[in-house]
Amino acid sequence: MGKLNQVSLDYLKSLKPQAHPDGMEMWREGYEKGKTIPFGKGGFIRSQSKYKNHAEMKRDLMKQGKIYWNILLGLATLEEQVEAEKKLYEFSQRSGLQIHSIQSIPSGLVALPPEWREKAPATTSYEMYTDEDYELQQAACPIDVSFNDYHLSTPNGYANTILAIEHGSPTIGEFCQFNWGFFGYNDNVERMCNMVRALGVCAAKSDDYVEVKTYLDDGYAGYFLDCASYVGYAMLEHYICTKLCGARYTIGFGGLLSENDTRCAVAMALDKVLSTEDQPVLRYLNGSTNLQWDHDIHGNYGVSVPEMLFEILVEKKYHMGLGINPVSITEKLRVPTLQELEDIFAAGKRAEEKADEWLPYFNFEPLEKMRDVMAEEGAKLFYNSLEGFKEAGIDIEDPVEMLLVLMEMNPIRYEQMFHSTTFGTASTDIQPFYTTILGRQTMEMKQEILDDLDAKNMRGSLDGKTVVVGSGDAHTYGLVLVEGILQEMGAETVNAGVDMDAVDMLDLADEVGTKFIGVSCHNGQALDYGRQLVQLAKERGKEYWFFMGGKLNAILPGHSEPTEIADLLEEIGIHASNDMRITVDQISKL
Ligand code: B12
Repeated sequence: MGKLNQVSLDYLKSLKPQAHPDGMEMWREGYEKGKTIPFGKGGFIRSQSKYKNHAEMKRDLMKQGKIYWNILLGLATLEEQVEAEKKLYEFSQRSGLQIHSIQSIPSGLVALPPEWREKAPATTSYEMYTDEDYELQQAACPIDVSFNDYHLSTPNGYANTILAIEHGSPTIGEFCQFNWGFFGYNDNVERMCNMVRALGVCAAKSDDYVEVKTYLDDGYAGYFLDCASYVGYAMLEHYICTKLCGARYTIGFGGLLSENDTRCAVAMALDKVLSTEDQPVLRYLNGSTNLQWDHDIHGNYGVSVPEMLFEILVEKKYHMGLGINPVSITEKLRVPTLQELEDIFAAGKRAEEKADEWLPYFNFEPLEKMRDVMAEEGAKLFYNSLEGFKEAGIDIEDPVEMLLVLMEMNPIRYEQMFHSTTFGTASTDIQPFYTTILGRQTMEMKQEILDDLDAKNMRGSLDGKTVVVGSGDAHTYGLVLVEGILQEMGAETVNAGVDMDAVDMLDLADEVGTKFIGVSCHNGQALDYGRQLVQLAKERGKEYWFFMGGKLNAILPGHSEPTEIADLLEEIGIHASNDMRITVDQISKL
């Protein structure tokens, strides 16, 4: 007698891939390759003789109860990036505030094999492809640079992982990005084979302490309702990375969790279920962003600094190796400038100076209770999912098969299916132990807009209209909100999902026979995307009504910071406004 209900079982069975190369064969190929390549030295490691590798330095900080500080840096060009690294180092020398790691945030184009890059829309960060590009960043200053975003799990992930290791990246990531779509590329089998080869390369460098890294909120966890599910899902990634593929595994997370207690309890639970003496699992907690204001931005310090202080106290108490990645007070507006990064980093570091004064007054007991519930419930989610996969005939010993299934699976359904409060039942209505905040906030924003539309008697104004909506990238909450509003106003919506290319949006609209196409874009690609929509419409000789929203900005030629481009979209005939009242009003009149 199986445990899953029939609907879930049928869904899981439908995800089992038809055919794919043997996962362990792919792993072996990568492992053999890994033995032939050198592990380079990062900027810090090459500048001193005390530590053999980055992990040793991090562990030393952990023992001393000191915080490991990481900074994300993704400027518009490689030259600016290298220059900024130098300036960050100068700043740390001048202020005496040591930065332990810089994490490179390059353009999403880095994820693609060369032949796909030209057609893909440009994004807000710099490009890097060659040995020289990697070396320039690592040689810029005595701080180690980690190459994580758009490496390990992307279409070009195998080649990128090798480059990153040869150039001394202490961590290789991001594991969780395996389910992101990348423009025009859809050979999932080849992509997951490459990811497993890349994991093999990392496993071969285990003795050098090369660690695979994930950033949970970028993947499945970014869709969850329960913080405890973060823990269970991380156990699943750890199972694939370490148990099946023999590679070290570390975790960053937190951008989407903005309550101090749940943030820290998740970290403590992850440490409890996954850390070993040889491999502490935590890397850093990322500053939360969803409580930030986009006006009077200095007020954001009032939220960010206590958040960091809380984490510093927890790390001082438990010595888990929990680092901090401070997030600029301008996060809600755009990618931060160097000065903005230095400011928030200095604020966090200075809070660390005061932590010992606070420590005796802090009661950790409630956090320990939360940790224990999250560890227990997380483990249930993990074991339920392995059991469910097995029942559906999925080969849980094959990393390629596991990744292909997870790539196709809807993360929302993953949580609904395996959460302890719904597992084995037909219900999808999970009862979170500790609710995530973004889902809750989105619902509140939606209610506010609805109240406003109701006050103007707009309900029913879209009756009989069909609207196709989709996201041009991986951001989903805006899409969920927009779809919900349109439905409440009477429209029939067809949700194309995430990572949609412009051509797919038009195809879908043609298929369902509508001219209304709405796209949510956040990655700075809105202008390119809009131009593609208009061009494709012209080629088809058809009239559509396009509307876009989200983060409508782009790096324009000759600029190094993003510019708002809603007016440029309007000029080419795309309705571009985040104000849903205007959008609903306009559609209702067409
Ligand atoms: C949540 C989030 C994520 C999550 C997404 C999880 C998920 N399931 O959606 C994760 C962690 C995965 C993520 C990843 C990335 N993110 Co992000 N993310 C955010 C964050 C914190 C909140 C966005 C959100 O969901 N808000 C809640 C929703 C309800 O609000 P909203 O989307 O703004 O929607 C409102 C309007 O915009 C409008 N709207 C939205 N869509 C549409 C569509 C139409 C048609 C209309 C009419 C209106 C409309 O309706 C809403 C109500 O007004 C923002 C920062 C922030 N605080 O805004 C960054 C942000 C959007 N992300 C950003 C970036 C750069 C990224 C990454 C590229 C970073 C990286 N390298 O890791 C990746 C890209 C992933 C990918 N492949 O696309 C940048 C964009 C920079 C820019 N353009 O200037 C931001 C602004 C952060 C920053 N300051 O750097 N992100």
